[in-house]
Amino acid sequence: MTETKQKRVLSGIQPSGEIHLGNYLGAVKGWVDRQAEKENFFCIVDLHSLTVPQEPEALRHQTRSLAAILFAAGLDPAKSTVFIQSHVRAHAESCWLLNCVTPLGWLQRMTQYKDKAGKQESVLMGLLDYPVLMAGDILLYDANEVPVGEDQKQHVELARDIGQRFNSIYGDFFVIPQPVIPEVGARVMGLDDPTVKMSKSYSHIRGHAVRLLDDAKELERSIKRAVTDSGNEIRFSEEPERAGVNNLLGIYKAITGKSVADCEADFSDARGYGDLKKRIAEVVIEELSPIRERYHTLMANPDDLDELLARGAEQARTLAEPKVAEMRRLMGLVLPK
Ligand code: AQP
Repeated sequence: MTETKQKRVLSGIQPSGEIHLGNYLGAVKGWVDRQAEKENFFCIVDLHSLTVPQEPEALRHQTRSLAAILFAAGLDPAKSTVFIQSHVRAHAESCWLLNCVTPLGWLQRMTQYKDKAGKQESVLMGLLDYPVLMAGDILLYDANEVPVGEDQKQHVELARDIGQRFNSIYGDFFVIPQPVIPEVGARVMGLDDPTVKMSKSYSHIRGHAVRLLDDAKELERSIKRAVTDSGNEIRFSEEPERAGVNNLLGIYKAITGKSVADCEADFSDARGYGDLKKRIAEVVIEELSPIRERYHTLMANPDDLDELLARGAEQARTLAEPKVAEMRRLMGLVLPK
């Protein structure tokens, strides 16, 4: 088993649509804020995106665009290895090898599979296998920690189960990872329906998501349209009918890093929900505008972006390739001379 002095972190994000504030607050912001403390691997999981139908040109654009967003948001190549999953072949290979130790029943009970499969006319094999590919992503790097939003916790737990099963059959080989869920921003809800999580798959639906690349006017418009309730009380609440206001306050809390009491105090003089939305929009615009500007600079220099991604993939391969070769050996495959 690989010894690491510093904790190793791995997380991924799919280029399956327009990245939104939920992805940013539930995942990317935390990766950026904590990248100095750990050894980091962040992966744009393009193979995962293929588990639901994609338009090839759009997928290619979204993948490069997502890479630019990650760097623009502050991932620093000196502190974090950022790469595209399909550039490191060991990910697909480890998925096959892990398929051969994973019982089918474990995959059929995954909540995300049931949700997504229920919405498809024809379910692809890859959708069922999604968590095994994700287990490979994590286990290949002997990651100790996997920072994810609440929605991905079940998949990290499955990666632990798969790693433990492999270890019990072939010996102590994989580090068993821990999911790390942020205290705030773990679950940002849709602005049009605060009972469902904000999701890339719905980010094209008007009023659903706060899209990271929208300009200030559009950001303000989306937040002003957010569903609230018929009251006027601005406080955090678990009550389902107050989910809209709770979601807006949660966004404010995640961006400012303030306590519940301080957030509520900040709105004690607000004149109703209109005022609440106006101030939330200001905070969101202030957070996202510099990211958008850096993003456009990066996209205007495609060679620099490709160079950063090539370096990331090369660093990732130095860990992933020997690890998958050892998996093959342990499982009884003949290694080429
Ligand atoms: N609404 C959310 N609130 C907080 N965190 C979220 N994440 C996703 N949605 C929210 C976190 O973002 C990271 C990357 O997500 P992903 O690309 O792996 O896909 P996902 O979890 O399936 O996210 P989406 O936006 O709903 O995408 P689609 O529609 O493509 O499935 C993860 O850490 C996730 O927890």
